[in-house]
Amino acid sequence: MEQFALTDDQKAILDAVRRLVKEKVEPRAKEIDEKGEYPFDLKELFAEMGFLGADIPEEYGGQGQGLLTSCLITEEIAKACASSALIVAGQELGFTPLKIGGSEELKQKFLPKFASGEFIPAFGLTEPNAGSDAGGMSTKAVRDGDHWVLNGTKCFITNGGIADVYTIFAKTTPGEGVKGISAFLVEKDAPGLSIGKHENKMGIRGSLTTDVIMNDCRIPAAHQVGELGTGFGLAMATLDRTRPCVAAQALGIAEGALDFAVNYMKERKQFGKPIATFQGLQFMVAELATEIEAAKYLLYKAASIADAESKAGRLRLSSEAGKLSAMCKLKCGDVAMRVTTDAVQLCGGYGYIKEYPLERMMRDAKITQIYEGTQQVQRVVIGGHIFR
Ligand code: COS
Repeated sequence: MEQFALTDDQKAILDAVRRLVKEKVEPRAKEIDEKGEYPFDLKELFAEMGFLGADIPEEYGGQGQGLLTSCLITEEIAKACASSALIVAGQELGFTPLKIGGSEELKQKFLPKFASGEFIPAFGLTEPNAGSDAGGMSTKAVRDGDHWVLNGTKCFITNGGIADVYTIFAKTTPGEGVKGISAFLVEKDAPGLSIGKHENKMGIRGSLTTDVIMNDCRIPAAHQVGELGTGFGLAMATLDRTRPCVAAQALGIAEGALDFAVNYMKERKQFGKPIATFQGLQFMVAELATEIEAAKYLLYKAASIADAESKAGRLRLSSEAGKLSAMCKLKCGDVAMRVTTDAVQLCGGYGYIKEYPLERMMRDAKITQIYEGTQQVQRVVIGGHIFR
């Protein structure tokens, strides 16, 4: 489709990602999952290659390539290792509130560090009692002279413990619902900030997920992101732009899993011939490949439209763009789950054992149906855009 013809820059970036994935990511994927360790070595490589700042404007030290490019990078890495892909997607989620809603001073101060990878950002929205109902948060921020004082606990925070800066959403005017929420940048050494429980997860085991606790945590008043009371809108405007990154991660997992299964089917012989020759199995693969292709166009369309609107200076994306963003996350997440589950099936016992990557891919796929809004929340968002 003409609309998705990649630019020369995007093609060159993709070539570089593919080479790096083959040489450095794929050989590490199994170990990263087994040890449950964040791959700092790969983060450094991604930083050197400019992958972490692909969607940060050049004036702030990034590549200025846009969201679609960031999604392409994420997708490519996820074909081999979903945890490593989350290094790119997590960077995008972490820096987007500042990029779209921060003051010039804050952007100058932090965006170049996020672009170069010197700083890792994190996004602090979810709380133990405020998941899908993000507006039901109880973290509070109270003004005290030239400072804000934050109290509360955020949970399931990607990059928790290794992030240099957390974007924390907190109630500044209790009683005003989502209109009383504001956003703040909290640096890792802010007094009163501590890291709580580290989660032991089913998948994406090479990504760190923790509680982030604020106990009379003091930050400079200048670290407020956007106007007072605009924090919830900023969180939603961020998720409209970052759900495609999760979709890209999901799509990459699906592609990696199908690729593995297809190669296996060509080699594996039963009843005297490769199992790839059995029509029942070919039909399964044909359906999965079609699902992947459909999901891919939805993702690329959503990211392209979000890019065009961001370039035109929109903070809140149009209803069409918001709807497509939720749709691509819904579709790609479900495709990842279906493809990985069926890929395990196609490979039988070899799909189920830890020696091969499919069982990891199936575990990794599951999170894409949960984070950055569950598949149920995506339906709420899509329905809202259709009927509002
Ligand atoms: N962009 C900008 N602002 C938005 C917005 C968007 N896409 N969607 C909502 N807002 C702002 C608007 O100010 C809106 O008020 P108006 O509609 O009057 O303009 C306000 O937020 C309230 O919106 P809404 O009524 O839709 O809020 P709800 O509390 O009903 O929230 C859902 C709806 C469920 C969609 C929201 O809470 C959500 O996305 N939850 C999931 C959160 C999530 O993804 N968590 C994962 C965290 S990251 S791992």
